[in-house]
Formats: sequence, C-alpha cells, structure tokens
Amino acid sequence: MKADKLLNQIENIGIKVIAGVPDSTLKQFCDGLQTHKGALKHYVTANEGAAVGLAVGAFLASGSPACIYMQNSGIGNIVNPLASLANDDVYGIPMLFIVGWRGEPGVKDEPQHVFQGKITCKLFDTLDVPYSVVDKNTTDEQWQEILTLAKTYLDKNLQFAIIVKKGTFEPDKEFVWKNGNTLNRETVLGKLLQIIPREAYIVSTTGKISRELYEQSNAQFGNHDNIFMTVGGMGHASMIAFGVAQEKKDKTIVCIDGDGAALMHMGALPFIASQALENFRHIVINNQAHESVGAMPTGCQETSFAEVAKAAGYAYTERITDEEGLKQLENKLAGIKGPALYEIMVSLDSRKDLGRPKETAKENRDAFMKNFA
Ligand SMILES: Cc1ncc(C[n+]2csc(CCOP(=O)(O)OP(=O)(O)O)c2C)c(N)n1
Repeated sequence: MKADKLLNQIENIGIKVIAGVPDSTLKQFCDGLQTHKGALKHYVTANEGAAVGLAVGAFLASGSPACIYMQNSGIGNIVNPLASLANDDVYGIPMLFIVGWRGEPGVKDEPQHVFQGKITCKLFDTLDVPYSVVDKNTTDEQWQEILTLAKTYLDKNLQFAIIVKKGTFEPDKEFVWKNGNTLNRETVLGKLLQIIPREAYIVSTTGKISRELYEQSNAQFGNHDNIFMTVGGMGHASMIAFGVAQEKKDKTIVCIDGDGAALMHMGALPFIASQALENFRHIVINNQAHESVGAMPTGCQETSFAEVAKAAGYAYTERITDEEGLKQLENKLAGIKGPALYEIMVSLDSRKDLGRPKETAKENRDAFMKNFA
C-alpha cells in the first residue's frame, strides 16, 4: 500500500483530522503525511494520548471522527483517555487507529518490543476496539473493505484499529527535512562522554541516542556500565534519572534526553525543578524531530527546552548551538548546582551502520546496578 492512496481512502470515509506520533514501521506512511496534498489536517502530538484528546475535541466540534497513527508502544499512552473518556460506556467518541506493530510474535525485534508486540491485539480486545491486521500482501480491495468496515464502527460512534505489520507500506515520495543545525548528534554524545565525570551516572533516552552512547562508550572506555538505557518507556528517562538522583545525592546524575521524548512527558520538568536536587543534570539533544523513527519534525520545532526549563524553575539552563558552547560545557557541568538543563541543538544525521546493544536488557540492568553495590 502507498501512503498517499491510503490517505485518500481515509479522507473518503469522512476523516478530516489525523494526529499521532511517528513510528519506524509506519515510516513511509509518515513521509506520506508530510507530502500528501489532500484536505486532511495533520498534527504531530506530544504523545499518543494527546492525539486521542485532540480526536475527542475535533469530533465534538465537527461531528467527524479523527484518525490517530502510532507505534504499538504508544498504546499505553492512549489507554486512559480511551477507556475512561472515548469508550462507549462514557462519551462514545469514534476514532480510527493506525498502529505500527513492532515485536510481532515470530518476527525478531528488540527486547523493548517483545512483550508489547505479544499483547498488542489482546490490548485492543480488552479496550473493546475491533481491528484488522494488514501486511504487504493486503490488496487494495482488501484495504477498501477494511476501511468500509471501519466506517460502520465509526458511524456508530465506536473506535476501530488497523494493525500494520512491518513492510506493509511501499516506499513512495521520501520526505526530507533539514533543521539547519550544525553539530552532529553522535559526535556531541562522544564529546559528552569525555566531559561527564567517569564517576557520574547517565540515564539515556529511547532511540538512537542510547544506541550511539552505547557504541561511543564501548569505543572510549570498553564498557557502558555507568549508562542506563531507557530502551522503552519513551519520555520517562528524566524521571528514571531523578529516581536514581534522589537515592544517590553524593553522585552526579545526568539524563541525556531527546526533544521528542522530553515533550512526550513534559510534566517531569517542573517536577524535577521543584525537587531542587543539586546533583541533577539534564541534557536535551534537540534535533527538532523524531530522528530515530524517520525524522518527522516534532510539531514543536520552535520550542526552546532551555526556556521551558527556566520557566519551570531549573536552577541553571542554557542552549548550546556550536563547538564553542560545547567546549565551555565542561566547567558548567561540574561547577554548577542543579537541577541544570543544557539544550544542545544538533542536525539530523545518523550512521546507517549504527548497532544495537548486544547484551540482554537484564544484563545491562545488572551492570548498571553493580555500580551501587
Ligand atoms: C510511547 C512511544 N511512542 C513512540 C515510540 C517510537 N519512537 C522511538 S524513538 C522515537 C523518537 C524519539 O525522538 P527524540 O526523543 O527527539 O530523539 P531522536 O530520535 O530525534 O534522537 C519514537 C517516536 C516509542 N518508542 N514509544
């Protein structure tokens, strides 16, 4: 299936708004969203639950159901507004979900996708959301039948989901966006590992930031034992870092976050600021996009995390855009009382041959915990 064709079919069943968070399984679909010429209004939301909220409001005001696209790891974020607001036992708000299926049973995938993949269909069953599963062999006629079926549910103010297997969407027009930043993310991460004291602990965010830190740390030090990689649970790295920091007040804890992830659960910022832990350092690597899953802009490209953190009450905040700023970071990281947030603006490049952690998640957990034994 080509994204453009599906987007036309989606419009044809009366959907006027589409919102969500990008996913690698849906990469071609997400590219299509950026290049599609139809009348659909498209929004990238901070998290998948926020897209459900938007869909509720859009329906209230227009009477038309909205469509929500997401990775299956976002199901957790939709459960609350879906079960306690949109469900037929409450307001009965129709919406169509398009869900990328990572971790499909029988298909090799990363540890963070295995359990989520196993329970994906069961979760929609539990949530009373009927669904169809599609793959690369689903014909145009079958897609049309699925959308016609979806419409019968939407017309009754119910929800419907289309669960999309890997390889379903054909490459079409690739969407390419440049943010104009000059620092390279992996180079910055390599430098940060030289600046951050070896006795500090690092909690890194979901996606390529953790993968690059893993490779850079192994290359520089032969291990990555002071880094906890938040491989799943996108958006929660800063609260994990806070959890460590409040236990280990004599150690410096550095959260290395992404802009998309920091947006996803931004309430962490005022919380962390209010707790005023001097040992807390927050570094947001801002490429203004979800680069790990295809570089779709976050929808909040102009947001300054340094300004947000300042308003939230962080003791120190700064935006770094060039080599000079990065050079000066060494003193500012050690000599300043936290909570401090450094926002580093980076470009959208990443290596094609970037690896993934070779150990199991539990081995990495144990290696990190050994530091505190
Ligand atoms: C709840 C949830 N939604 C979506 C994803 C898919 N996902 C993995 S990494 C990523 C992008 C992260 O963007 P950002 O934090 O800006 O880091 P970048 O990839 O740009 O370095 C997304 C959307 C996910 N893992 N979890």
